[in-house]
Amino acid sequence: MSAVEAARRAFAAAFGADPEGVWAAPGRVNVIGEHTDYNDGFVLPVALPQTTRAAVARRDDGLVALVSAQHPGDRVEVPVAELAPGHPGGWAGYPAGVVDALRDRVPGGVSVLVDGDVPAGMGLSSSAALSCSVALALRDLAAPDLAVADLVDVARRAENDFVGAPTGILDQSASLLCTAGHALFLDTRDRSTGQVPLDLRAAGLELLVVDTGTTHDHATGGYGDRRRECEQAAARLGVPALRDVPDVAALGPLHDGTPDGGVLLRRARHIVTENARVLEVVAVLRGDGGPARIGPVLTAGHASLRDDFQISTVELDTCVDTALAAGAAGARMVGGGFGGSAVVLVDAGRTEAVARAVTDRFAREGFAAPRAFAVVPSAGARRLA
Ligand code: GAF
Repeated sequence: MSAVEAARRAFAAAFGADPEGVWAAPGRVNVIGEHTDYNDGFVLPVALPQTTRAAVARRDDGLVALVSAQHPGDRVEVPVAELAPGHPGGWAGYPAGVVDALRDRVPGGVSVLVDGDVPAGMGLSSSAALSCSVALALRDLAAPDLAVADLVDVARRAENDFVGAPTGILDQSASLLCTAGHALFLDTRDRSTGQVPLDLRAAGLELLVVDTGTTHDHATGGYGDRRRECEQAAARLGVPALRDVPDVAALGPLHDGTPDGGVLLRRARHIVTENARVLEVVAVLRGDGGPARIGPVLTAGHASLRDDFQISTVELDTCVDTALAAGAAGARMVGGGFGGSAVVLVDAGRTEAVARAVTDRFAREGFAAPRAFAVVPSAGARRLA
């Protein structure tokens, strides 16, 4: 059965009627540009082939009714008028937050069935896939004056204000604006975008996502701490955002006299060097170099996230080190950090050997078995039916 048919049937089983349509939005993996998005910086994600599908129909009784194939038995019904941050919570907070952001457009309420295959908790943005699929559905059904780019903020508000996760706009932008065969070059300050060709197959390469089996949660923990530290560093330097720091030489005022320079210097140094890495990768991909040449830049990005931003884990470091030792062209952790996945850029002929090396090493270390799959840069959110 096709994904559309599965979503239609599940919707009909849950609500006793057909949906008005079915929409899909993908997860993402970021090629480079981690934690730069809330510092007004640059990012370069690709959309995954894996998507969340949303089957949606408007109602007239003022209720938001939410059902998820991934959470069977957990039907959520809340009057639109009673939507409030944290209510409902859990997975339902993402679609509910989108409805809340567009509540004037759907006063009669809405029924939503979601079904998806973006792995959750792997740092692949399953939450943005969920909120963006519903945002695009509500735009098409009830807010046609909104541009797709406007939905980035609708989905971000759902995540920031309703769910309470203080993220930037990387994930929502990737899910909504990526195109097949390309990475999305986004300037998160002025929102300008460029589509950068990324034909891995033609270059004889694969981009492997390796799930380390450790989870992360952006609503709690270190993500918010990093965001605050970046804001403090920018304030200390007297710039609107760390994007405005021209180079690492300008970070001198953050030095606190300790041998490593101090926490704020490290955080800011990651952002400054990471923005430069995004620009370097874009230049290489747009030039004659081709994707194989970006490997060392990705690996440098990992070192920066590990040593300066300090958001890697022993599993992610082990994955990266083992993949490189087995011949990968580059490797780094991806996403918010504190768990989740790494990406490994590898010659197509070495993919199996690299994946096996990581699996064997994880077994020797007593870690959970990693899961690996190859990513093809795929399409952004779209209406399926
Ligand atoms: C998470 C956040 F949601 C993004 O906004 C971004 O900051 C990312 O971590 C790190 O680059 O996915």
